[in-house]
Amino acid sequence: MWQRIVCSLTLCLVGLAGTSLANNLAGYEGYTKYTVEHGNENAFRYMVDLQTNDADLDFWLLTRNTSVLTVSPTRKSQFESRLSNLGVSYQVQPLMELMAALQANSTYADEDGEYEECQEADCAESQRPRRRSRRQARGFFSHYPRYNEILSFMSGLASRYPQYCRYESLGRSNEGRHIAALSISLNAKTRSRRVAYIQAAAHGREWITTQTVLYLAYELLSNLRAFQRVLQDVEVFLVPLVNPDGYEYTHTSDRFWRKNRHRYAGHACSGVDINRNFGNHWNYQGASQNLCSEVYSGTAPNSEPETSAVVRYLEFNRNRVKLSLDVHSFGKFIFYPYGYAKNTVPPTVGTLRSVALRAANQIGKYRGTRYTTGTSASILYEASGSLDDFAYGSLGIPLSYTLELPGDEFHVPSSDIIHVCKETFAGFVEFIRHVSLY
Ligand code: 0X9
Ligand code: ZN
Repeated sequence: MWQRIVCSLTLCLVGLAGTSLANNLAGYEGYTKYTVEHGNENAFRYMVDLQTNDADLDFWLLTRNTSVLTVSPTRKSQFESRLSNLGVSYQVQPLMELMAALQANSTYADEDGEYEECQEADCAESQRPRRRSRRQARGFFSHYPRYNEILSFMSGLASRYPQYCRYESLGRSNEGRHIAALSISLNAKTRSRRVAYIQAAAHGREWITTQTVLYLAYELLSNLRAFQRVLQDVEVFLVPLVNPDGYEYTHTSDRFWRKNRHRYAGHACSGVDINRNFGNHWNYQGASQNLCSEVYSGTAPNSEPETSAVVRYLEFNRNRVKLSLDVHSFGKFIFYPYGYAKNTVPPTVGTLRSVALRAANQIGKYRGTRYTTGTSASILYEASGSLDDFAYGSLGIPLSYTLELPGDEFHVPSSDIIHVCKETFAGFVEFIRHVSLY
């Protein structure tokens, strides 16, 4: 087994005691990761077409200059001859080699959580020494928690700060898991508060995104006084795990699963890309009706319970929601609308751009991380049916963005989680600051 060969004894034990490392990588033996440099428009367009229409290729990142994707052993030689016909240069790395290297500096939790955050009962006492809860929080942000652990962390925060934090469910996923939310507010009784809506992990494999949103909740609640001005008339509404089924599936079965877990009777392929399922230019570009595709848009706009839970919340609160942030990974981008087509400039592009630049600037202060800002259609590719376009174009939410967090792949090393959380926190706060201007 590759695991036995490549990792040190202690790390292997951690892995084997928690999520079975082999299980969520089984089937990836012989896969290759390609990093393709495509300077010319022709090659870029070719890659965009492959991303949308070739269900066997899994694109991790696709920008105008570079593609990162994985290819199965059976498609390897065909893909390489396509690349040489295109005249582009590329690097290869065996996927298992990469995963082994990442594994070597990662810790895993089992289904019940290797690191226990406070449980509702003891949190209610709220007399616990602050040092202990700090230590627990450090533990929480140094590994990737499972669904159950995420929910108990959230309910723990709500019980520790009952005056300021409400824990609720927006609905249930395809497989019946809760789409859990936290509402954070200083003046819960004031009805007219503007809402800053922030969600993460619409794509199951983008684990780091959930941690940044949970860290935002944790930091705001632990330092309410410091954020009094920012929170004065704003309710922060957080959904850290929009796609709980996809997220769990990446822990148990397939580390690179992106979509939800909608199953179709009589079909081998499953799952809808939640970020192609929103009702704005649905299935127009960069989305597919092939249900094996990574960007399968579903049978109709909002066909998925995860999408409709979010839409229901946003529509019900549409007059109050002034910011919608959809957190993804990876690439260090802040995208604003529109993403459905190129050269479609929203009327308030000046504001969208300047708030994005301010947030990017705040993020950079922590350790110099540099984000690129723009529309995703110009920086990446056209993709329609995403939350950012729906929130802005269909609901009129003035500040609507997609963030792509840092990383070179979906697995940010455990030791780096806290740093990504801290730098992103600065960006979140900057975005939230602008909510009270509307
Ligand atoms: O393609 C996506 O859904 C997002 N990138 S990811 O690599 N995380 O999958 C970007 C979506 C940007 N927004 C629009 N295209 N509207
Ligand atoms: Zn994503």
